[in-house]
Amino acid sequence: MGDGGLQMNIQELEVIGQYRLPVMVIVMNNHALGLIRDVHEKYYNSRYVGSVEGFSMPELKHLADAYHLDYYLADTEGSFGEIAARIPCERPCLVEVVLDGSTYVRPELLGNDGLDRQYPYTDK
Ligand SMILES: Cc1ncc(C[n+]2csc(CCOP(=O)(O)OP(=O)(O)O)c2C)c(N)n1
Ligand SMILES: [Mg+2]
Repeated sequence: MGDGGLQMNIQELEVIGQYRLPVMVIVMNNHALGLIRDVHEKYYNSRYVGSVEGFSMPELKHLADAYHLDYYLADTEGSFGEIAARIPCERPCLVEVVLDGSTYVRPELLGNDGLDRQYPYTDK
């Protein structure tokens, strides 16, 4: 999930920790509400109020500690696979994947398009 979305459902981390569920929570951290940033860029003259400017969240390592989840950091390109491969599957954990702040959310649903037609379009 994203770093913003995590904060909207953060109570679920307690359920995972409390029952020691074998769940790997992968957080794609782009330090932004990326989808909203896209909207701000496209329709609001790149005024990133609340999506980037002023957006803030706690350090994920501390969150993982507080909820009793193991913590792993993938902060270099390509490191996720190597890190994930050595995580013990039976233990609850949180993996932080650090993304570039300008990562775009793609593919994307535009206008009234159906789920089977997402941008960038592959047909003409
Ligand atoms: C409860 C709720 N509030 C607000 C929204 C609107 N919303 C859609 S995407 C988004 C940003 C999500 O940010 P993040 O989870 O960091 O994902 P990113 O787009 O950065 O990959 C928001 C706020 C929503 N979908 N649900
Ligand atoms: Mg985000």
